[in-house]
Amino acid sequence: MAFELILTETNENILQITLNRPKALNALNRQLAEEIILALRDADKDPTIGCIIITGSEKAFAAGADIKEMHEHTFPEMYDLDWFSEWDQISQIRTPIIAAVSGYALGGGCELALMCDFILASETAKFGQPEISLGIMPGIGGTQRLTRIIGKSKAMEMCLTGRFMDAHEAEKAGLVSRITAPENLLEEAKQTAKKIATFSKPIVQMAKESVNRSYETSLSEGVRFERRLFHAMFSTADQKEGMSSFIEKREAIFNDK
Ligand code: DAK
Repeated sequence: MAFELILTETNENILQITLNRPKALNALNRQLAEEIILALRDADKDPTIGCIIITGSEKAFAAGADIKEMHEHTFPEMYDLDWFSEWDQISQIRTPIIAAVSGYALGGGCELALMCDFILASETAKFGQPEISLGIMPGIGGTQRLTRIIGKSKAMEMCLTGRFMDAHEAEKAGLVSRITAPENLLEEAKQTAKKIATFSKPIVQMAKESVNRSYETSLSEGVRFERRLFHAMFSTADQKEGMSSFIEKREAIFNDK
């Protein structure tokens, strides 16, 4: 399918999805949301893709859900359309997803970044859940994922006041993994994605699943889950290759088996 609101570019085994609605600061209308999800699902089915980067422009990763598109909707319409429920599919994607964020990541834009596996931010990044000023509240995980990541006090303040968090505060709070200069953001994201894609795909996916499990289960269940996956890895050729390469002092060549 030809996309209109995103640009996709595959380089070696990395897919880059660039949100491309510059006049609306990448506000997430339904078409943009559908295109992102379709691109993610296609990439996830493609065995040659080892990592995905989602990014926006220098001014905006995404300034939120499209206020102009949704403002006239009634409750029955929102309910009938099950507005934005398709975003749940992002958490089913097994391929690692890096959010490379410059500029505004607000409302649904912040929530999209939170649905990725980790966030690399440029010094210009601003995160916020300003929905309260529109007479609504976050609706695609902002009150939930943000709270789990940065804790109640900061999440509550952001959701209740709409205050933006800059890149440095976001890094200190654990929302972003690293900050780069704006001009280096994409290169850093690509290098990081490339590194991930050199490893065994099934092992990477199991590690992602295990980290994500920590948000959904008790510590003892999570540790048990982790241990079982760890044991299962000894049935893969890539575990044999990885450990043999260390012993033989050579680079590992993983075959995703
Ligand atoms: N929606 C639609 N258009 C937007 C937009 C948005 N979220 N953000 C910006 N734009 C448009 C502006 O209207 C403007 O268009 P024109 O007037 O030129 O036609 C253009 O982008 C440039 O914006 P500005 O002129 O405002 O640019 P500035 O640099 O002055 O300001 C800004 C940048 C990001 C501070 C400002 O644009 C802003 O405050 N934007 C709104 C941010 C916001 O409130 N975001 C949260 C949106 S609500 C749901 C779950 C969740 C959600 C919805 C449903 N369900 C479960 C049902 C999510 C809700 C949200 O995300």
